[in-house]
Amino acid sequence: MKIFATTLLIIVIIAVLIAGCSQAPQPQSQTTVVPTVSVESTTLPQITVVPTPISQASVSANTISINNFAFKPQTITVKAGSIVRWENLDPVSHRIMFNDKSVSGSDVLSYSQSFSKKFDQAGSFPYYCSIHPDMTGTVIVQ
Ligand SMILES: [Cu+2]
Repeated sequence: MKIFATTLLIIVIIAVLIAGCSQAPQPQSQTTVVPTVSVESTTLPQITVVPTPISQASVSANTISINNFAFKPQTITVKAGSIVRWENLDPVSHRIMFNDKSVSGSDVLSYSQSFSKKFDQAGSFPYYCSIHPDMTGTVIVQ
């Protein structure tokens, strides 16, 4: 009877040890999978960020930014047939109006809105903001 009880106890201990050992490696294998996934996801956005500044540089050639109640650059020189673009970066609305009333200006431009105009004839085209007349600029067409 005594031998049978000890054998049963040993079997129970072995069973507990096997169960304990078989559970332990599972969390280890799970944690090694997670870092390999996060490394791949951090590599992808770095590649997509690179082309953005290049395309912006080519677009902004004839662009005048309206920033802090000023046209930048205040005077722009372009070749006849060029398109000049104004982009409002102020949280305030602006409206481009030419000193020569026969030259059509823009509608009211709120934040992030832009206005594009093609200049076919050579000459000097001074303009201002009809909402803030102190804001002035000139487009020189050659
Ligand atoms: Cu204005």
